[in-house]
Amino acid sequence: MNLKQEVICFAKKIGFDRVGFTTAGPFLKEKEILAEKKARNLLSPFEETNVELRCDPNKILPGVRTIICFAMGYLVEPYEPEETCQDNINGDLLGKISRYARVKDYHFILTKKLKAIVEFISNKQPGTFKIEVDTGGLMEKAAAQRAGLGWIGENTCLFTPELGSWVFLGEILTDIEFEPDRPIESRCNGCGRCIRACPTGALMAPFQINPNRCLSCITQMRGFIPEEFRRPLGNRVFGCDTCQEACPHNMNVKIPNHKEFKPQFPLETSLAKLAKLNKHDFDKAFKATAAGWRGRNVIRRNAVCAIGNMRDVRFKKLLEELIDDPSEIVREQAKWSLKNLTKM
Ligand code: B12
Ligand code: SF4
Ligand code: SF4
Repeated sequence: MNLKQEVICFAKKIGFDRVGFTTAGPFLKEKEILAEKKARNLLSPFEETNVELRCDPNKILPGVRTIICFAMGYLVEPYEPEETCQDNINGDLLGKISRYARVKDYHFILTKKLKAIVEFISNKQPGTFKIEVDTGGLMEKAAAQRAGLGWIGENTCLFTPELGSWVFLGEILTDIEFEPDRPIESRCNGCGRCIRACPTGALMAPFQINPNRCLSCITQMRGFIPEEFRRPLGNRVFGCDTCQEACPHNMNVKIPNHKEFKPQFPLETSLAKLAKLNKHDFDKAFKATAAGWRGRNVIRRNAVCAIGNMRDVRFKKLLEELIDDPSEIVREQAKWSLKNLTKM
């Protein structure tokens, strides 16, 4: 077994579902796309703005020769499309927290595993290494595509053949040279279901997303939710899975059931409880997830917006109480929701 095969075996043993190797050459096509997006103000507030850095792996790790790409699936229960989920059980209004944010924060889980792989390689061959999971400069979907992990669909997500797009991505950049893998053929059939399903028109055209209209971004933003996105938010409390749920390649996928990704709370959670979430309960339920980073009041604000969208007059008293909440964003949202509740 050569080192590449050993790395693949070790990575699979510790829980990765797909591993691919690619060269460290610059991402030229992506550089043009990114520069245009930046010029049109179409970058999210959460991403690195240095286009040169993002598209040239050598600027991330000088002397890099290989990018090793990893994908780990996060579904733990049979996939249930949005339409079959209920928004009202036993009189309780339910809010939706997207699948990626219900599980233990993937940044920590993947980074820990990637560190173990770096150690595994270093023991066999010395080299320099740099780990990336989400927050670094590298364009992870573009790297994964080039390394043969999957294809990018029209909703801009990276799809794998067995697990669909329900995967997290992480990479190791290294100055060790490995034989690169080849990209695989795209199975996106251009059906446009993802684009039609998007509630805000964030998918402007095939493969083109305006992150500032994406509910995933909007549920994570600070401050007030812009008026035009309040109704489309529906009962989403954090993240949005809609364009992924619409894709035929995400149905009947393998459920990897990794123990690390045991959900911290159900897909749908009581909106009233979320709206009143105290610090203790927030820390207990959210702190360890990717939904925790923006703090308690952003979750509460979103839940209050969702209550307004449900237009259930039984929640009038709760909203009236929240008008005096210490948090400005919760107060403002409660006023809107109360108005929305009584407006028929
Ligand atoms: C910024 C960001 C966001 C932003 C913007 C999303 C985006 N698509 O760019 C927001 C906040 C909206 C977001 C949302 C989500 N994100 Co996010 N996000 C990122 C981040 C940090 C950068 C993404 C990026 O490089 N964008 C740059 C632009 C240029 O890429 P792009 O618009 O997607 O365009 C690509 C293609 O569509 C194509 N393209 C673009 N324009 C054009 C034009 C033409 C004509 C053609 C042919 C092609 C083409 O080329 C581009 C390069 O590959 C990555 C982590 C990372 N460091 O890479 C995670 C990452 C992409 N996110 C992730 C996740 C899980 C999500 C959500 C699913 C979370 C959720 N459930 O709410 C949603 C999915 C929304 C969606 N439909 O994409 C995962 C994706 C896993 C996967 N299987 O794809 C990543 C990789 C994090 C990780 N390490 O796992 N995210
Ligand atoms: S995640 Fe939701 S809002 Fe964002 S592009 Fe997909 S469907 Fe649209
Ligand atoms: S829904 Fe259709 S167009 Fe969208 S990513 Fe899936 S296969 Fe491609």
